[in-house]
Amino acid sequence: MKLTIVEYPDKRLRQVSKEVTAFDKDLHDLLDAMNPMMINTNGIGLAAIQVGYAIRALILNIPDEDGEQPPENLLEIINPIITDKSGESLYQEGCLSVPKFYEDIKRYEKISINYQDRDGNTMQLDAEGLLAIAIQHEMDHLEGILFIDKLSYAKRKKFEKEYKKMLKERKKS
Ligand code: QAP
Ligand code: CO
Repeated sequence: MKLTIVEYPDKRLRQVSKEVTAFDKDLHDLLDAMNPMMINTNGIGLAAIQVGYAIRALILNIPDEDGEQPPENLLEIINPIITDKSGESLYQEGCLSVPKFYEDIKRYEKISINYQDRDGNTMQLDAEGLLAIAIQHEMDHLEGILFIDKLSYAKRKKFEKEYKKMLKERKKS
C-alpha cells in the first residue's frame, strides 16, 4: 500500500471523515502503512485523511525523553469522542499537511476520550501534555479543520503569503 501526504490547500483535507464500521484487513493495512509514513516524515501524529482516506482513524507516537518513538508507544485511535476536557495550554504546533509552518495554538490541557482500537474494542484514555494536544489536533482533521484555521486574521494572512511563497520556491527545485 503506497501512501502520499495530502498537503494544504488540497480540498480533500476539508472533508468530514466517516465513522469506521469495518475493523477488517483493509483498515489494518491502512494503519500499518500510516505508521512508517508518520515516522519517516518526522511526524508525531497522522490522521487517515492526511493520506487521502476520509475515515475516523488516527495514529500517534509521542517521542519519549530520548526523542525515540518505539513501536510499542504507537497509539491507534478509531472513532474518538471527547468525554471530558479541562484547562488550557499553548503549544507550537505543526502539521505534516502544512509543511514548514509552526504557530502557537490554544488547546485543552487535559482531555478524556472514548475510542475504538483496530479490532473494534472500546477503549478509554485520559491524556495531558503533548499527547492531549496531539489528540485534539488529529481529531480536528476528522472534521476537516486545520490548525491554521485557529490563527488570528492577521496571522492567517501572513501564513497564506509565506506558504504560497514556499510552494513556489519548492516547485523550482
Ligand atoms: C500534530 O504534527 C501536532 O512542518 C502532528 O516540515 C503537532 O507530526 C500535534 C511535521 C504539534 C501537537 C503538537 C511538520 C514534520 C510534523 C512539518 C506533526 C514538517 C515535518 C508534524
Ligand atoms: Co495535522
